[in-house]
Amino acid sequence: MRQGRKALITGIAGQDGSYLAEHLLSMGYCVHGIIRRQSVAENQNSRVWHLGSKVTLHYGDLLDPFSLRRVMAAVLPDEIYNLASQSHVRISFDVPAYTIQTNALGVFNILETYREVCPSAHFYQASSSEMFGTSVDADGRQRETTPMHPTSPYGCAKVLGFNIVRHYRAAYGLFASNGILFNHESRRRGSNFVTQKVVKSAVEILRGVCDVLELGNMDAQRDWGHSQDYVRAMHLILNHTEPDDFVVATGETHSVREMVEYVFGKLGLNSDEHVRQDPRLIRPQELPYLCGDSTKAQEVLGWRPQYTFKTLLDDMIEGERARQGA
Ligand code: G4F
Repeated sequence: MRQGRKALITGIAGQDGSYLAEHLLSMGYCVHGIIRRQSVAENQNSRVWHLGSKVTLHYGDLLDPFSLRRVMAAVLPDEIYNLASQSHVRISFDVPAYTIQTNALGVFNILETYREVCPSAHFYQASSSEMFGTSVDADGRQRETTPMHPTSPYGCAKVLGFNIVRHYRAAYGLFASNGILFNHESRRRGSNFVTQKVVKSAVEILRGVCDVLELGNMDAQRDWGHSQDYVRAMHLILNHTEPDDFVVATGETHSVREMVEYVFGKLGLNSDEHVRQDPRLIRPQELPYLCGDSTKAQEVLGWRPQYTFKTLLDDMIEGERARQGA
């Protein structure tokens, strides 16, 4: 138990932030989170609404260093989890400057605030497998030592954030670590990411309220894990004896097409009758293949994923059927 330890989570209202908050609360942490103001107030905290007064929410923004300083000085956290970002790769081509500001300059803003206000805290940065881009080791895996050749504004910005964290660790002796997380999903995933888009549409097709699902690159391969497994890894990374960088992945890769066939098959539907490829959904540069090697996290931290590709999708299907009453 970590009774009384204080954690500050940026992006607490996101998929990972909400599961991480639950995980830390279960270990006795006092959990604070930063949320951004949105015009529809209900959307700001819908994923953490059920936690009520168990978490303390603060308004703030990675691009507003004053807000970061105010929150950090008020909370004086023992652990900081920087999960906030513009998290959608395709949308990063539409809003590249905003993505680079949030996902790179934003990391610098929070690191600098942390260095000034509470330098003895431990800091976790949500780095991403999107940083590897087209780079794959000879054995078909990506790991901590794999060179980074990103293929999107999102990936480029994440590489800068990753390197700033390593630089602050070396230059100022901070306990600042990167988790290089491969794709991770759940029933709380936003509906414009491919797994949730497929699950949601398949259940709508089952209910007869829609008939066609349009997708982009169905040959892309991803290493999909479950967010609940991955937030456990974040906590282990931050509580390791020394700051370091760790790949978190299942080591199994599947194409979008395989994922679609599994979801539709599970619902007794034939995907060939409903799914079309729409060239407008193809990205300006595609990232064709990701498959992670998490040996280091498994051996050093004792982390293991509990969900498989199929049990992850089963969980998402069950959640969506309950949501749609199907
Ligand atoms: O679900 P996606 O949008 O995830 P993507 O781009 O891999 O990014 C996710 O994982 C990263 C880790 O590698 C995170 F850093 C990032 O924040 C995010 O969580 O797309 C997965 C694949 C892509 O190859 C995409 O081209 O699915 C393909 N795809 C095909 N049709 C589609 C669609 N993706 C989306 N979102 N929508 C489609 O209609």
